[in-house]
Amino acid sequence: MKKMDNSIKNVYDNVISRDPNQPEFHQAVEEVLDSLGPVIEANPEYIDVVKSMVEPERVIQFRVPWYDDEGVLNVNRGIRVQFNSSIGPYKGGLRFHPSVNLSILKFLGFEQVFKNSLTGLPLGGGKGGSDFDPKGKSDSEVRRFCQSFMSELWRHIGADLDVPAGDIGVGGREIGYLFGMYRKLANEFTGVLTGKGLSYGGSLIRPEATGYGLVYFAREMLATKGKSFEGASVAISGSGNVAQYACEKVLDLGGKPVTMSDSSGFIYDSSGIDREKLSWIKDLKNNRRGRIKEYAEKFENIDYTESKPEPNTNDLWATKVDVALPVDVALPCATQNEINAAEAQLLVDGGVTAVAEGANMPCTPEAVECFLTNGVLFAPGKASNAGGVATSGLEMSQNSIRMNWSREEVDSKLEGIMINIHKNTFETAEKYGFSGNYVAGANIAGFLKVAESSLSQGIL
Ligand code: NDP
Ligand code: 2IT
Repeated sequence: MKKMDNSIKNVYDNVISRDPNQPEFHQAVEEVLDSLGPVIEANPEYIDVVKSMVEPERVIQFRVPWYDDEGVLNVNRGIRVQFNSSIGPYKGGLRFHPSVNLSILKFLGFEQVFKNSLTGLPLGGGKGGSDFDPKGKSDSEVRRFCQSFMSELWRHIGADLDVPAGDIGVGGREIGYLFGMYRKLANEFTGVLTGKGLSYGGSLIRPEATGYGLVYFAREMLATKGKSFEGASVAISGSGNVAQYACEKVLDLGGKPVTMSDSSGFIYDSSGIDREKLSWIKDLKNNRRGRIKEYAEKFENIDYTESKPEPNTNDLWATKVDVALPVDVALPCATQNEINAAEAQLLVDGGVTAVAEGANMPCTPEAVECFLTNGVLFAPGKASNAGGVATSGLEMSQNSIRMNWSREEVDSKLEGIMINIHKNTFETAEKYGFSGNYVAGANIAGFLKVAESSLSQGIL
């Protein structure tokens, strides 16, 4: 808590005392409230919006029972946080991961409100998921789980009400099973989920969109310092949807990706992950559902380092001997709080120029502070990973008009949206006295649209 005035500080204190056991949610709220001082000073009436925005409009929690292949009953928990619908229907992904709880989904839903506002599209914010772990489950088990999950969720969502999509552990396979069950129960075919397969209403470029958008944003940010991806070495964490397509776009722009990871460990390939190796990784992760360790067995001269057992530690950023990673750009694309202050310092020591968040909140507040004080260009996820949800918005539009746009059309709209988000966050930071600080720029620019619409509608 740095520069909050008293009225904002009261809001933050209430958030903590109301839900003292939600650390990830507190972290996301504090980061936003820290930026809003000058906005409230200029528009004191906006404090009512701040007060209401930190409370989700609605939270739904439900039981998800399913039988595994041995005939044993498993009972997971499903949650949907419908955070804010003042500028459009709730929109945001579903996460299936054993760590999922209300704190994590509220942090993600809260971030989503600002991110979706930044896209310029009419999208409110929400998030959901389950503590179900798809790892090691058969296709039939995943299908049974998804059908059970949707057998409750379907009554709370709709194409004009709440439109879920993927996130960690939810990709094309899961969206397919979820969509099928929704269509059956609702007895209608609408764009109720995004990230759908192309044969049943999906949009071209949606799988690529988060990773591509991230690199478009980072490219714009680098350009402000006269730099580019050409010849830059790039550390990427994760090896899922966002990481794979970030890697692909870095290659398109002439950069050299050197790392990828999963929750078991990371690979460092000093010769660079080229297109052939990337397509092997896609097959490994998307079809064979294998571990990144196999990369080190398949290709020559690869360093593989196993993760530490503690949760939320990703050795990639510390490296095995605590020596700085010599990279120009870092793109954390795995999970929240994967880069702490010490790891940020290692990146700074290694000469990093830019860090852009592909994941949601992968850098701790201390890590962000370290980048900002050392003059590293830093893009917060709510701006730099907004390409995924923006393209989900484009999928919704295509579903509404019952048309499909070409790959080129969607990609060029995505690129235009990312360029706009960069411009808007950069200029807003400048205007409110946070020059060069994209965190403040994104928080303020995202807030203003929601604030205006909430006040006009009488808050509610
Ligand atoms: P995926 O499930 O496709 O991939 C996640 C990757 O991150 C996997 O390699 C996974 O390893 C790794 N990972 C997940 N949790 C941990 C952990 N606790 N420690 C170490 N590694 C971990 O998910 P996405 O690529 O879709 O999502 C990645 C991030 O990007 C998330 O923060 C998500 O919220 C964010 N995001 C996603 C968007 C999208 O469109 N999909 C849009 C915007 C943001 P393993 O397989 O071993 O678990
Ligand atoms: O965090 C995110 O923005 C996503 N997981 C994508 C959400 C969406 O609705 O496409």
